[in-house]
Amino acid sequence: KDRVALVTGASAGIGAAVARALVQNGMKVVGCARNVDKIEKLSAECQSAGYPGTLIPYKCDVSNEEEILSMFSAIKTLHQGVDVCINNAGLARPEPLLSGKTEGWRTMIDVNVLAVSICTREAYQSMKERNVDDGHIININSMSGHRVLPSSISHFYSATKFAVTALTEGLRQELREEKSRIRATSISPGLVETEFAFKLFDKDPEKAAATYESIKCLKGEDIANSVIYVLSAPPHVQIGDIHMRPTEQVS
Ligand code: NJP
Repeated sequence: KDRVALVTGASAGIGAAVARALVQNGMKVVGCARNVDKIEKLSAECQSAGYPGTLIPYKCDVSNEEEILSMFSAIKTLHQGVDVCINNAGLARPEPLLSGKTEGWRTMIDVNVLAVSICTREAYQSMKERNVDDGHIININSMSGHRVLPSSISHFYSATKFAVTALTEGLRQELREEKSRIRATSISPGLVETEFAFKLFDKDPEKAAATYESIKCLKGEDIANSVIYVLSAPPHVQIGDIHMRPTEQVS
């Protein structure tokens, strides 16, 4: 039977690279995002490359709980359920603590924290009802989830990623209390060259470009390789967190 993986935020950057790598490894991947047309394009690319798995695009705004619940219900109807859940969708807004807009903070909480928690709960329930004992929940965290950089625009984002660190370890503990063999892992990258900084500095694309030109950054594929490594670890190995920075990154 095909293993089914859900990748949130599969339309760009790290999520697209992870979805591609999982399809290359023969999995049935449901990729979700708002810009579903980009996932449709990636799916066609995977198909014409002759990869052994499939990528199924699904339009979902993960800041809306009802949309997440409908997606899990559709996955159950069409593909039985989820065996692997990659919580990747995430964003940063340039809203400092002393002057930022509540709306920007709320968007970061909704996507970076609440959506991760809702997808985790739904993925666990899906695995539990089908007695999946090799399930895996992987959170794409950040080095910002482990230390606070002296940069006011990143402080609230950092707080949401500290939450992801706590959620991943809390999940691991709850799974052990339930005597479940499902594993929980966080992958924490430093600077990765994606559209992320262009969305953060939407009014100043030159600043975003300069960020990515300042050092040789990680690529989405580097994170995807870590996901494949985590999934291929033998059942008795529980990888808690992978920290990975570009070699040239100082902070
Ligand atoms: O960012 P980007 P990355 N509903 O902007 C989706 C973490 N990270 O790949 O809906 C559904 O290229 C969005 O889809 P769309 C970061 O915190 C990054 O770099 O179509 N999906 C797109 O597919 C995040 O957790 C760096 O706009 C939503 C994807 O998220 C993860 O890596 C460093 C959504 C974002 O693609 C992926 O970020 C680090 C919603 N409401 C951690 N909102 C880095 N790049 O340097 C967004 O430490 N998405």
